[in-house]
Amino acid sequence: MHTKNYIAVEDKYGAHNYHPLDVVITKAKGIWVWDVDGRKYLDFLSAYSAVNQGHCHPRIIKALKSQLDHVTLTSRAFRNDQWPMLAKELCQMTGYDMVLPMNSGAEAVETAIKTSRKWGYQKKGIPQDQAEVIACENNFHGRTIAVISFSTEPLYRRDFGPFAPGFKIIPFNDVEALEKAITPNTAAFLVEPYQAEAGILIPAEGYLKRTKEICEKNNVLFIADEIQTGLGRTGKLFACEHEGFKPDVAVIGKSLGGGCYPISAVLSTNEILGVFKPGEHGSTFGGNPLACAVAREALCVIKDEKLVQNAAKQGRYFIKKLRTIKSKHIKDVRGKGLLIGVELKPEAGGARRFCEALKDVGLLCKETHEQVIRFAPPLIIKKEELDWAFDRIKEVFNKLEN
Ligand code: IF1
Repeated sequence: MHTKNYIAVEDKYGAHNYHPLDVVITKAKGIWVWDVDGRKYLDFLSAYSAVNQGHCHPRIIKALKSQLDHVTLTSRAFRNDQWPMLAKELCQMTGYDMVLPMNSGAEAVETAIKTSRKWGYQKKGIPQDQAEVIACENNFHGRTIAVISFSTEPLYRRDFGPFAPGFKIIPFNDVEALEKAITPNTAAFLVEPYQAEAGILIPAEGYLKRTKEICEKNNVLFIADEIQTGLGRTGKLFACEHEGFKPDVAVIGKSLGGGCYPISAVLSTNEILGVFKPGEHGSTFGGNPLACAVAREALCVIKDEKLVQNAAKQGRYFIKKLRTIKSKHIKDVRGKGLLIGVELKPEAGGARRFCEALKDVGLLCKETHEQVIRFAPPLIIKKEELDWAFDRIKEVFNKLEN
């Protein structure tokens, strides 16, 4: 079967909740993927940062295969020998006291919200059912009902109501707005350090640090959604490190599973995550030994291959290089580490046609909203490979100049 046959089958039998580029991938290794017609592409999206370690990393695949021969699932009714080790290694790597494992990012965000509410009632003394969580405009934290309840994107909400109460929306990158929105019932401020889906928005320097200070002053938990920005993507292990502080609660996912297996986690202190008592929260697959074995190796690869440092170095190099492209279509080039956005002018005809043209020359990336092309290659990428990508990007901007 060829590309168009697979697309026809997918369109007939698969729900149409996506609009993917028309490339049908059948094989992947490192930064490269191959389609069913034998064409080779550089993956410049990394499954939205879930493949930071590169596709099918030999060490991660080996850990996965080896765990398959031991035990894959016990549920948390029993203990297994992988979860304790992952919990310990994650804490040692991140400096947190405690971890709660889940499967998807959205579930971990929900877990963080539940944590903050329980903390709010038990430790802060918020009256029952009055807890508020503050989130930002244009956020992306997932697709569950609770999470879309505080989305501001009509596409993610339309016809999905009624929504969950208890959320307040403030503008992103606005310190005063946070100060004003906090009440005695505020349990937490939930924020993506850099808003990826919103168009790779990097807030003003000092914003994160100052909002953290405001949270501290008001006894409000600062929850960082580091699902996309975390584990090295922006050139630090966590994006909040760019401003030199540690969130009260950090949520991670995506590349924690090394691109092989879904796993997410909430990291915090004993005081905060300690609010959970047996039976109050959980998940059949959360903390399963297969996920944990994969995550342990995924973390080792990030450390051993110095992916955080590489993201910082290559990101600096590539953003600078992208800024040399002279095109009437480009409005802005911005990013941090290897989380990069090229914003086009409204008259450029949309980012989608650029992504399609890039695909035709062997580079896979994805538009976010109408006007931003997102570049987020695996963090293992080398300078020469970025140069290869750059030549294609330049070629496409030349071709679409008029
Ligand atoms: C889709 C976007 C990216 C996330 C942050 C939580 C989650 C995500 C900061 C939820 C997930 C993914 C989900 C995927 C597309 C993708 C995405 F364009 F939609 F916004 F990456 F930018 N917090 N992001 O980025 O994690 O439950 O999916 O594991 O939903 O289409 P999840």
